[in-house]
Amino acid sequence: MTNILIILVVFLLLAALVQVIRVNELLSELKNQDLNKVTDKDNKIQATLFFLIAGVAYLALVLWQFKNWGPFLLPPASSVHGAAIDSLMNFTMGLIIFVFFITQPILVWFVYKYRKTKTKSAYYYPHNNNLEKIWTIVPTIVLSAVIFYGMSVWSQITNADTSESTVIEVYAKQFNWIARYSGDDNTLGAANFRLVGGKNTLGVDMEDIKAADDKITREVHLVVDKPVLLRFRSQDVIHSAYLPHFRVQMNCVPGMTTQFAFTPTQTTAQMKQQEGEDFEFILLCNKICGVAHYNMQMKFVVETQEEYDTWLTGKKTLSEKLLTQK
Ligand SMILES: [Cu+2]
Repeated sequence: MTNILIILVVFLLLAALVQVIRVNELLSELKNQDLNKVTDKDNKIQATLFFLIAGVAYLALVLWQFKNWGPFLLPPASSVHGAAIDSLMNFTMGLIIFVFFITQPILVWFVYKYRKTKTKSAYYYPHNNNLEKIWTIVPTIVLSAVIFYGMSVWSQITNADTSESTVIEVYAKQFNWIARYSGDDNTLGAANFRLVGGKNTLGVDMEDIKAADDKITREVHLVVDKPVLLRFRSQDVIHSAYLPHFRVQMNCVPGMTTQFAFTPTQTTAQMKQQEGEDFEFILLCNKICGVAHYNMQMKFVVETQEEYDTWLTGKKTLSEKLLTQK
């Protein structure tokens, strides 16, 4: 009902506006004026409106957003490499905001100050080599530095030494996640999509001896300050594994394995103290993969070695599971 009323009001306002314009047209006809002639007064009104809307109101809105939406940004990274991503993000955003607050006021002020008047019109100034050089070379240098900085951070993150990392598989399918721990040998048993079926939801090859001690879980537990290597697979479409608090994101692509190595630096308990009792580390799907995409998530828990051992020891290995089935 409210929506219908809003549409009606908007429609009536538009109709009123059309009538006002029509009245103006008729009046100027009576006065023998050309309605399409742009007067100094028109230019002044347009320039002032532009100044108020694009200058004052827009900049005020930007500042308002910083103040009111700033607190909704993610807390500082809970992983070792995440600190480098945060610095990169702060540097890039700082640079963009700095340039924005210089160029935007200048743009708005020039439009206002140099509007056309009777005595002033645009100066024809088609070319200046020095100006061209400045606005080509300066952005080239700045942007190259930003790109170089970003690429060096990315290559540092993706070339991390994983020899000491605990290997965990994160398996994506419409519309949930399943985890597989690699067991005492720290090596995942082979898997093949042709073997997916019945209880073998991950298509693990049970002929492979390395698969015997693998453990399948519905959430992921990690040990604080211990490196982990997540290996991603997907059963159906491209998903994207996104762990915002650890600054981790990687596509999960059917038919291939992707990976991301990181080291968590904060336990869930520490984060709860800092961010409130409701806090949980969470894995989200960050690629629109179907109707229930929005709800495709899995809990991550970061804890001490003792808590982790207690949790994982309680889980059955794949071979135990199969024995109990027989
Ligand atoms: Cu998904």
